[in-house]
Amino acid sequence: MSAVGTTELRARFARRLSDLYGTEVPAYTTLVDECHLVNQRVLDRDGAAAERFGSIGRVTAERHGAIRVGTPEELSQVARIFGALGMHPTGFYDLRDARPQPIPVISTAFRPTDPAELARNPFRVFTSMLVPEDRRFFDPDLEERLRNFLGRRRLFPDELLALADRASAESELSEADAARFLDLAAAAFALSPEPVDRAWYAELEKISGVAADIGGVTSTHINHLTPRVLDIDELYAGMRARGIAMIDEIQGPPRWAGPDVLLRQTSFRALAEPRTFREADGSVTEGRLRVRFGEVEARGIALTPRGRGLYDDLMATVDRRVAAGEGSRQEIAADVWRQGMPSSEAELARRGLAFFTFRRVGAGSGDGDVVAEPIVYEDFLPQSAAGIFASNLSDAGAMDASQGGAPRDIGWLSEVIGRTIRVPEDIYAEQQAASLATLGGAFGGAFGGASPTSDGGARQVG
Ligand code: OOG
Ligand code: NI
Repeated sequence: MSAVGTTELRARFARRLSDLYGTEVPAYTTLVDECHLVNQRVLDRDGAAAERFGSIGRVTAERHGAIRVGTPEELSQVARIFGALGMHPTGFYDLRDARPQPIPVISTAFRPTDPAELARNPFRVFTSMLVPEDRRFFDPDLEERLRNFLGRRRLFPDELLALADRASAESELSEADAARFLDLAAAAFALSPEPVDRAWYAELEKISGVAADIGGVTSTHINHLTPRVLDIDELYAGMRARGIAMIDEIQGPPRWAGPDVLLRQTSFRALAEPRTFREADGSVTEGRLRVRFGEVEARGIALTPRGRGLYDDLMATVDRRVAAGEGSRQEIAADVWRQGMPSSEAELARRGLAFFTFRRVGAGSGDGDVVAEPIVYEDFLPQSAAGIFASNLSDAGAMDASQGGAPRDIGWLSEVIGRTIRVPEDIYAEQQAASLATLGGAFGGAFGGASPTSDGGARQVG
């Protein structure tokens, strides 16, 4: 029998999760259908320009999942499973700083880092881990009970982890082993029918809905599975026209006439899903939980740390003016963007604000024109998408800011999972530098402002 390589395994896993999530959350299937319609319209409307940030084949297959775990050990196991699929931990995000609503987790994303692998299948999973040691959320007694609860559960069977390790070591599995691996892996992320301990879940939910979703149940599950769309404003309107309740806004940069940067996201509202509960008297009852939502995203150009600084400043200006009651967020943001964000890719490149690859076209002998192609942002903006969580959590939660928060950073997280977590901007900078190197000569200097040595990834983004 033929073997299944890493890329094919990842593509199959992405399809399996999509099938699973579609049966669990039927509105997701509606969302995917609407994305396909919108993408086809944009392709008809814009022609080749529609594929500037990725081929339609890639964009159609593109998904990111979000999962949540409780302990470093669980996160290490997740890293083994995704490692088998060629997905490596990239980026560090601290959602405890999220506004308007802090969430007691830190996160990374597992994704392919090689551009060729991203082009073949760009599947990624945003993965969050609870921080029970953070006193702003959990007192010592609750921390201990949480750790005991988490320590007793087992999210991933040994057989799955052994198959993952073999797939990583050999870069492939036999057809039969691949089928088994995919069955076990998909099952590990399915919603469990196991009854939820009502009192325990409710105690955690008072602090944070996400804490309850992680530490209040004995298994993990996909929280959302996000397709990519080429025109998110059209998608948003289309979903509403289908009668689906969407959150109030599209998060991230505004719609405007200039280049799309980073990431814009929105979602349909979390659905009340039937779950069984174990009550204090031991009886099992039917109830509902509202935790899973239907996110969708549109992607733009990756920004250099300098460009990200500008982005953050503009977003802060928007927030200030919205708070001052100067108008709707969309109007204010469009105005702030017109004044502060370069209106062309060429200007972004010239000022070293975004990442590009460069390629010579025309004359074969080395002096044709050089064209810049944008490097698409492959990562996340969970803090600016915090509006999505806030809109989807039924309870505001509670945090005591006077208490100390456990310090966490990318180095700490790398150490506890025993793998280097890469800084996204370093990856983009390397890609840009490699393309400049193939042009040779003095060319690199012309884009010094965006080169990895002067601009690469010293700054953490989240
Ligand atoms: C975190 C989700 C973060 C995104 O797209 O920014 C994320 C969570 O809900 O667990 O998926
Ligand atoms: Ni997401």
